[in-house]
Amino acid sequence: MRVSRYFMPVLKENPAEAQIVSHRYMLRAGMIKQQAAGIYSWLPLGLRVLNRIQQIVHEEQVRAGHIPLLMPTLQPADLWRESGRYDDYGQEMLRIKDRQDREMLYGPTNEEMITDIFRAHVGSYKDLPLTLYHIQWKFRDEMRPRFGVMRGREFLMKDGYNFDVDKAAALHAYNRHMVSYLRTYERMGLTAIPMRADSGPIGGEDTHEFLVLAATGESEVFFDSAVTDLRLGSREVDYDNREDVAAVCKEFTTLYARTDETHDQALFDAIPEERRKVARGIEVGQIFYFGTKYSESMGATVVTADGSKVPVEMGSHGIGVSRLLGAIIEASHDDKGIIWPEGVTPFPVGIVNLKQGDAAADAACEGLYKALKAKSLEALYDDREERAGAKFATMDLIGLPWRITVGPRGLANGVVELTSRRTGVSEEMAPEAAVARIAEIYAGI
Ligand code: 5CA
Repeated sequence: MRVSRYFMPVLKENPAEAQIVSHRYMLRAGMIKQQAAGIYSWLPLGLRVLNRIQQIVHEEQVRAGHIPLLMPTLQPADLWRESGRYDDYGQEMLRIKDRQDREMLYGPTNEEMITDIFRAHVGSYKDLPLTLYHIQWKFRDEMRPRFGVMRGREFLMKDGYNFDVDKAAALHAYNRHMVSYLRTYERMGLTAIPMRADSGPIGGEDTHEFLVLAATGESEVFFDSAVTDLRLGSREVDYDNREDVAAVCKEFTTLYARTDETHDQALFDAIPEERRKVARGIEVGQIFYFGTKYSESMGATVVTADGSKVPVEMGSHGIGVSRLLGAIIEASHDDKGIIWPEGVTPFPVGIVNLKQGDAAADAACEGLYKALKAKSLEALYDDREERAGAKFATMDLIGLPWRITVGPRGLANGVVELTSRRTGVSEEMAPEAAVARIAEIYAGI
């Protein structure tokens, strides 16, 4: 993409309404525009990151054996009357009437609708286990929408629902989600710690939230600092192997880590003092096991191997897809702007032409742009007639992890400069070497 032909309305001034760094940088980098309280348009740069995040979420869900579908944003109120949540949900639910005066709502979550799909089509234990998920917009009329996409009213969520024949199978599904989430967040460059939490309006007995530590986080968290060193890394986990999956979950949930809702001071005090941490965190996901809460009230049953009819065992599992942009920026930025991890960056590399109009510099930039494209790497090429300083400031603000700087002086020596946004370290090399290096960096991503 050439900057001269792109739509990236970068702001010079700090927007007054933004209280936290991620919101400020998302507005300044021209990623989002607010349309109403907690409701945003996704401008092209923001959309690219949102799409990258969705792609990673899809890949990791499919890897875990979960199946994508797509349910609507609007739902009939009657479904929610069956579960009893239509009245319980209160003012957070946006209620709408259609022209026939039928009561509808903009879905804040989809337990009822997925249970309706299940009961219409599945009746036997032979069709289980089954986990269906979608990535869809949600609406919750939050009392205090704030911090940009962090606490929106309209927001994008991945929500998945498992259906199992018994509790042991459902707990395996819960564990499978936990492991797939750990991998998902790590691919985004995040450390998200599973913490025992409270189940709130979703209900159920077992639930973990995934928290990214950040001073601006809305939740107070208590944990053993050793938990922050745990990594899934590149290990292969067989998602069908209950013991293996459970062992990973045990590794990640044995050390003390809880939100304020479930905090236990006595257990916390038992941790060696130097490892006792109280901090703040951003909740980027939550998994729930709630057994037959919805299947019983909505009549979703299966016939088991011995011929008896039982309500299906369920759980639901959510990732805050749009919130993740804010969380990643909170975790990865400096005073010049965003620093995208390679896994989610809107463009893998930026090209800055120091002297637009100089025949050699223009030709070298074009050459780099095409060579990268041939390797399926779409560079953001700043081809504007702008001062070098302004081009650097924009690149630093939008946070591409790598920048290739091209100027007549370097070219006279046959080199361009490759700079890491994270470390600020620059290296001179031949243009072909820069392309090869970028290709190598992104090969495993
Ligand atoms: N049905 C369950 C799981 S599928 C559910 O709705 N869970 S949830 O309420 O915990 O939401 C899942 C995730 O969505 C949260 O962990 C959070 O990351 C994100 N989320 C929730 N509310 C908002 C909001 N107002 N703005 C942005 N993201 C949100």
